Amino acid sequence: MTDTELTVETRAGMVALVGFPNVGKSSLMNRLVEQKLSIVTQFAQTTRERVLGIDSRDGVQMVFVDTPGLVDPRYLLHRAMMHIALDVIGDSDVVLLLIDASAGVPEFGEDVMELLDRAPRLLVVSNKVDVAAAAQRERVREWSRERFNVEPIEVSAVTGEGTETLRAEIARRLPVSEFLYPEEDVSSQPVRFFVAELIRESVFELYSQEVPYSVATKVEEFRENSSPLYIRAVVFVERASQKAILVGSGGQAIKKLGQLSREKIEEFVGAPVYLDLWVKVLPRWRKDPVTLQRLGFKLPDAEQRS
Ligand SMILES: Nc1nc2c(ncn2[C@@H]2O[C@H](COP(=O)(O)OP(=O)(O)OP(=O)(O)O)[C@@H](O)[C@H]2O)c(=O)[nH]1
Ligand SMILES: [Mg+2]
Repeated sequence: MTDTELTVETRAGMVALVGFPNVGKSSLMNRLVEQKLSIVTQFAQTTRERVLGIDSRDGVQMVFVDTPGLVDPRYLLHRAMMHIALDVIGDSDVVLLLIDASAGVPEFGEDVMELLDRAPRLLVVSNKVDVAAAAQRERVREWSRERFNVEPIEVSAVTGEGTETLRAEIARRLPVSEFLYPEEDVSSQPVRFFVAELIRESVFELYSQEVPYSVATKVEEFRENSSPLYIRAVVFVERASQKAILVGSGGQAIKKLGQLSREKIEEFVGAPVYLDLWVKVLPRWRKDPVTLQRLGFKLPDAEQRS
């Protein structure tokens, strides 16, 4: 390293996005990294794993970690999701606690509050201010002062309002550090992960509410050197009846799913894609530790099985 390089001071760190389901965590991360990385739907509990998005500019590298919403666990899958979100809070340099200002203030359980209270640099972010009434915004301010003794930063992930202020507030709180990832990286997760997520997002858009929650997706083959890119992916469901719904009469539904997914994937990878889509029944995958682990979920220690 030369002397001049040593004098350049950079900042870098992990920035967690946490909060209730559906408050706009994934939308805000996409806005901050200026790229659609994490999937967004109008339904709660869309994000199931941590999703990394990296933004490097002006000597500051923010490694955003989008997380599953903090839910009351009903399935083992939910406990795994909770575990992921809580883990991320503990690991981050800055925690963004997102509130949907248009929906009112959340009531967190004791374990969550304890972790949030311990987070050294917590910012309360009041999102969706584009659709929140003045009284609702004020309510979030009061709550934020009462609970965390901070003024919330008001933003809209949809219009972009307030996000540059938020960026500056995050930057001030990041430690002086070399960049953690190469400057041009946008994520550390493989393209396969994002491809599987885009298929899952399409499932949310095309099927009615119950089905998407029973769906998991996985890319099983990705031939980078073929043109068009060849991708074989599996959509897992829990029951044969769900498989029938996904496929639809005469295969009409799955054809639509394949088309919509392929369009999204092509936009993401910037190249033509041949998507080979399969549907398989994986009974009770949301409740079974072995299956969940095989699908890539990290379970709380007490629930791991080999
Ligand atoms: N009007 C408005 N809608 C928003 C804003 N941010 C997010 N939304 C909408 O809120 C819904 C949920 O957004 P997501 O980004 O998926 O929320 P999330 O917190 O990641 O949700 P989970 O992954 O399910 O926990 C979507 O329909 C978004 O378009 C905002 O600032 N304004
Ligand atoms: Mg999300």
